[in-house]
Amino acid sequence: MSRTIVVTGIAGQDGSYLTELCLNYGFKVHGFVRRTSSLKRERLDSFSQRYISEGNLQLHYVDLCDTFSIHQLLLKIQPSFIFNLAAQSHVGISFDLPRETIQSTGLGILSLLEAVRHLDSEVTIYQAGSSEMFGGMLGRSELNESSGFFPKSPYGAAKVLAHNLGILYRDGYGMDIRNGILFNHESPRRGENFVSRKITLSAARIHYGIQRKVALGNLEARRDWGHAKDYVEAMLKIVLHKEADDFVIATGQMYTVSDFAEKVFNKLNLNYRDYVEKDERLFRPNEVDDLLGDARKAHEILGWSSQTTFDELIEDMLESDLKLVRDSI
Ligand code: G4F
Repeated sequence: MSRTIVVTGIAGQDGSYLTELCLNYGFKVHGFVRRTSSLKRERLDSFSQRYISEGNLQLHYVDLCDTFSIHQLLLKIQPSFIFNLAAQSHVGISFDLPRETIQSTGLGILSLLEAVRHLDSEVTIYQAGSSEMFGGMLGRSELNESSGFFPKSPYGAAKVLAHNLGILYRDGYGMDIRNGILFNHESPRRGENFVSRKITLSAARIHYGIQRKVALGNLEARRDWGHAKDYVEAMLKIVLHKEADDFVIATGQMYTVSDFAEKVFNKLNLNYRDYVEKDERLFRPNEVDDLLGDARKAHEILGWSSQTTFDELIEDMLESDLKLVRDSI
């Protein structure tokens, strides 16, 4: 087994944390990136230069629709593991860009599966599944690997498609495909248009007097929020496990969006009700009201459990955003 991995979506929150983790464990990492006009990849910039110059990290421009080019590249790289993290990952935006979301989030894995199917070597593929696939609790108790999928967004439907393609290739061709079904996971590297980061960044700006209010949509939505650093550890455990299997990764605790905002503003001695405005335009056409996961299988089989509490997650994100805003003034 080579200690070489491929990460699609390496420039995202999860891709950057997973890459750091794997480099620390001595893996060589090949990141697949989309071509953009900017060469800046902020989440990678803090650690990547050293590893690039040592030859342990390499970035490649890849079109995830191009099976032939991916096959040729994999022949050269000879990875043991591929983590498919590339996606249009914003649920709200998927209603505006349904086709693009199905293409990138749903069908991206197909080229990888076909490219790997025609390789001679054994490669394990990790598919990044999402709790959005469940479509909410719908009267059920904590969601686990046996709970059915009832997606409520183009994003959720695309993730179900990718998940099912993985299972199809596992059952049909005996390929080593593993699905992680991850509940919400946040961090200081979270994109600014996800609700957790939108709140911590806005609160930091409000604290320094450069923003007055923050507009939010559904404040009653409940989510099971963990720390992305803990969740990439689960991804690595899933691929290193001796057999191909699927795992739910979650904290088992659920809070509302307003709980999140209240805690953030409380830490700044502010009352969130004075700063949060409800904006109906930020509601989605089809809301997933609540998501709560049961990660007992990951705990029992992989020895994984979430290490960061809800309060610690908020503390980490808020501190980082306070520094970011302070440094920019
Ligand atoms: O932060 P969110 O946009 O995350 P969402 O939709 O739960 O999706 C995230 O978690 C999934 C795992 O279940 C991932 F697969 C997915 O890629 C992504 O990482 O929204 C969380 C909740 C929603 O109910 C949303 O309606 O917050 C509500 N919300 C309220 N106001 C808002 C806002 N969400 C956003 N993004 N922006 C708002 O202003």
